[in-house]
Amino acid sequence: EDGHQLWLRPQRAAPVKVVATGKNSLLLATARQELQQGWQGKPGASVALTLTKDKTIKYDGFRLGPTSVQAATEAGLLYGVYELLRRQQTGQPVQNDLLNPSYEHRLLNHWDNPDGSVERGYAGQSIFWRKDSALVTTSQDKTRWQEYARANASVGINGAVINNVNAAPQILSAEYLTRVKAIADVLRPYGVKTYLAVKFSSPVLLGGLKTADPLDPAVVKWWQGKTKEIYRLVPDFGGFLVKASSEGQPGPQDYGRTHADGANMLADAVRPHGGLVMWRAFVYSPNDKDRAKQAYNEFVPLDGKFRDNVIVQVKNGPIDFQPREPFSPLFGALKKTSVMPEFQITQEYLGHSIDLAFLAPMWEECLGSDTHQAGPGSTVARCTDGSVYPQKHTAMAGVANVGLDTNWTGHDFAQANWYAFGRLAWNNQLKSAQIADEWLKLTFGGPTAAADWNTQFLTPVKQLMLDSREAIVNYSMPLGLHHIMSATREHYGPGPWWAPPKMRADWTPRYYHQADSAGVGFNRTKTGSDAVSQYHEPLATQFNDPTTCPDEYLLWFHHLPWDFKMKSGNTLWNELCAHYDKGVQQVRQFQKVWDKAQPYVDAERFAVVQHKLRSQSGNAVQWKDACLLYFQQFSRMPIPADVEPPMNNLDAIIANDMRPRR
Ligand code: BDP
Repeated sequence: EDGHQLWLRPQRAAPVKVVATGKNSLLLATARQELQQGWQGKPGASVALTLTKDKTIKYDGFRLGPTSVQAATEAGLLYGVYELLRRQQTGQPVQNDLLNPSYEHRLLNHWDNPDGSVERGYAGQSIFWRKDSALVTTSQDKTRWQEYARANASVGINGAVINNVNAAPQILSAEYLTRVKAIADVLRPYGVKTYLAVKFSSPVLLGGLKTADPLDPAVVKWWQGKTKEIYRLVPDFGGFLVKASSEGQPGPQDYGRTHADGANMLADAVRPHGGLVMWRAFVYSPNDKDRAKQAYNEFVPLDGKFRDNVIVQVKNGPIDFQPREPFSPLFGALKKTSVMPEFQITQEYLGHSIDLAFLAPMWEECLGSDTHQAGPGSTVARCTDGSVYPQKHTAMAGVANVGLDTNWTGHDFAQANWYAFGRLAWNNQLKSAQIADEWLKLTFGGPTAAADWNTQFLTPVKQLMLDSREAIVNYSMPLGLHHIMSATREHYGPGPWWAPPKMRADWTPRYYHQADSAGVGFNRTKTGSDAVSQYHEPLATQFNDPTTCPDEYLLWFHHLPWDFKMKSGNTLWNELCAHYDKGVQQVRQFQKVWDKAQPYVDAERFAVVQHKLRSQSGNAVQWKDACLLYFQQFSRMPIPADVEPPMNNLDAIIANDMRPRR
């Protein structure tokens, strides 16, 4: 068990007959094959896959019976088959259920570069691109892509942006487009559409034009031509993802144009072919006093100005995929624009592929957050899936954690995040516990599992997963702290001190924690940056007052004295110490749970996970020691006696962090 099979470990299948109506398309062939490979129901049963015109079926949804799937599209039939097999394997009943996806488009965003490296990836090189030989497609490449597409389809993912948002212009060159076509051809039988991230200045860098001004006729023409070229190779190409005027990337603002001007120009180019433009709202500049406010300020005035085949792609929080952020105030505030959430599946700020973090609880928290924008119950989920505002298109994106590692994701448990993303994009009301339950059964269970596997493995390990994200929040950035990680270690480990000379202030932790002798935290109240006012009432008032602001967001919105009295009765300092300590204790507990699970899991995966938990334990202690000792310089208060005393010295931790790395 090297983890390569993911949640799709081969099962001994019973014979089954498949009766499919509709033309014998690629997708139906896949569905038929999956049933024949995985059928766990009555031997010899006959399963009917039927296309219908049922109006209650939405997008690629389906109606499921014990031996039947009805859908409006062939992709729907395929998803129905996967659901049927999943239920058989996890022992869930089937009773003529109607299952519709929450979002029309459920996409992975790969931050993969043409040279094979993966930005913020921790699972090896890219599965799509390779240095030197990038343009030769081998049978090994194809096998990988097929396995990848199958895993996606099995959880309902129907799109993949196959290159980095920090896009290289050559991705649009004829050579690279040949490779794009090769990839698209392999993903197609699984219903996964191919998309590309594009660099806004491609007309200049690749096309040799003098400008990339979106209103310049030559630029418009260049994009139209390029788009046609792509669709000739990939007739079902999904469209473009764009990171523009952000973190040094070029964009319409370089030419005095707005994000809407830029997005609409591309939208017009793909429209005749049925394509989409996903335009990211992740924009901020160093000149502003509060990074958290900028995307809202930039995009709200543009509400209603985007073409209807543009979707504005918004990260879950206002800053950047931190272990905990309040939801981005753009959700619900954009009322006349299609908006899609972007989550990060890869664990850039949550321990890379070393620490165990099950992210479904984080996404569930965001999707369930009530924006109040159209009255109570206007959750982020409902503000993005078309329930609150009539969106022309709905979608959800996740930054993929997939690489060439044998087990795909580096950490065996990080596979659960790929799985969870797909499941939540399909059903944004799903509960983390159910997702964890399914994933564990599929990934570690099976017919050969011990009789007491459920009580001895499933229950405790599921709890471990459900607690894992909060443990990381506790030992790294509790109580609303954010962005205090080390930058020398690629955002792994603590770095509240990190501030090299001349570094952009908004890329240094001090900008975010603002610790001084008077207290700690970012004042985003009405007396500070006033970011609170970007939230709809009653949230603005609630967040503005430290006595009503939820503890989880306290230091996100407030700069408070070290002896501030918390709801628990503790001083802020003692509460901070308690959280860091709790995080460490939680990881120790995870180690014990895993050790006890040994008899119920294969030796190979047991050892790898055990080893990683040990490293995580060390990381948790580093975080706790570093942050408490660092902040103590300002609080000048003692670490409470019931907190495990530091075992590292601050100067040693800092010296180690500053040590140049390969
Ligand atoms: C940040 C990453 C950076 C990405 C950026 C983005 O550190 O590598 O390019 O997000 O989402 O979190 O564009």
